[in-house]
Amino acid sequence: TGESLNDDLLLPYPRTRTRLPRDCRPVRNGTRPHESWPPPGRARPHRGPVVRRFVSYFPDSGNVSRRAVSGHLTVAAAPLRSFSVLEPGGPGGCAAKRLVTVEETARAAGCLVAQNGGFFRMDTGECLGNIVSNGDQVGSSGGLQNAQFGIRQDGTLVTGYLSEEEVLDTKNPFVQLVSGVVWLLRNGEVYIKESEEAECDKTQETGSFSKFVNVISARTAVGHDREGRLVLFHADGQTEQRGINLWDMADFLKKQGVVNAINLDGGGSATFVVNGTVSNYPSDHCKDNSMWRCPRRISTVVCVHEP
Ligand code: M6P
Repeated sequence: TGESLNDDLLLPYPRTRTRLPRDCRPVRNGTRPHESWPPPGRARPHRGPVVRRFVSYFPDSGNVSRRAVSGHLTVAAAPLRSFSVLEPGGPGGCAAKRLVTVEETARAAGCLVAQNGGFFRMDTGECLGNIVSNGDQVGSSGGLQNAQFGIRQDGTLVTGYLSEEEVLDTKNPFVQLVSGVVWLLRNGEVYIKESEEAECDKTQETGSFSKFVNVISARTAVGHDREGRLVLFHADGQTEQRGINLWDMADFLKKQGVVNAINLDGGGSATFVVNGTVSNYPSDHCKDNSMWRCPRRISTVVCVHEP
């Protein structure tokens, strides 16, 4: 129809298959549901990020029985000063559609801990969603609705949905902003069902929205706890064989006292880097010899650095 054709023209990236009409409509103006966590009242003495590793059992999932999954939980105080969203390979990386390993981006920026960040188009390298990196807006979803996590100039942590107008707010602008797919925890409660109904599912390339949510795989997330500390999560896996689904990840984060969190890119993109060195088991097979696993070249990075 003429209406859907019009809609297509507004989309920043091509639609690959048919959809329900309300899925991926851009929201330019007004307000969308999100949570704002106020910045801490006074500056506490700063300590570096705390990294914990786990090998935990998760329940049955489809035809895969109870399984041990390894990963890391990173907690960082003072996110306004210690957290950045980075473009692939440094500033200009989204415009250039660069795909770079997390190690390379993280080393150049001096990250203590880094993980892959937002979704991207595997074929073109295009950064997807709203991206603000150290005060520069370098990516826009065009008002398309997916879960966001960001920090405003005054340190307010924002999680959830944002209209284009809200993303571009100039009174208390975003200094860091990254887009995921699925708002995992909203104000301490699992928010996956609601996300599945509300979000654009064209930002992920795993398959149907239901498969994307329920399949076991390597996963990553970003969010915050009740002290306003930044929380990074990653779990190792291999799509359909090992790892966790989004329900498992939300439960895990909830038990760790996370209040708001969004799901970032997973599968072969899931990479965890400490002091410039890969510290997880990425699932992508190396191109020259598939017995080995190689970290994927990905797009944006979430980085914890010295304040
Ligand atoms: C491709 C290759 C594999 C990878 C698979 C699944 O076939 O890159 O090495 O394991 O994709 O990737 P993903 O889990 O990201 O969907």
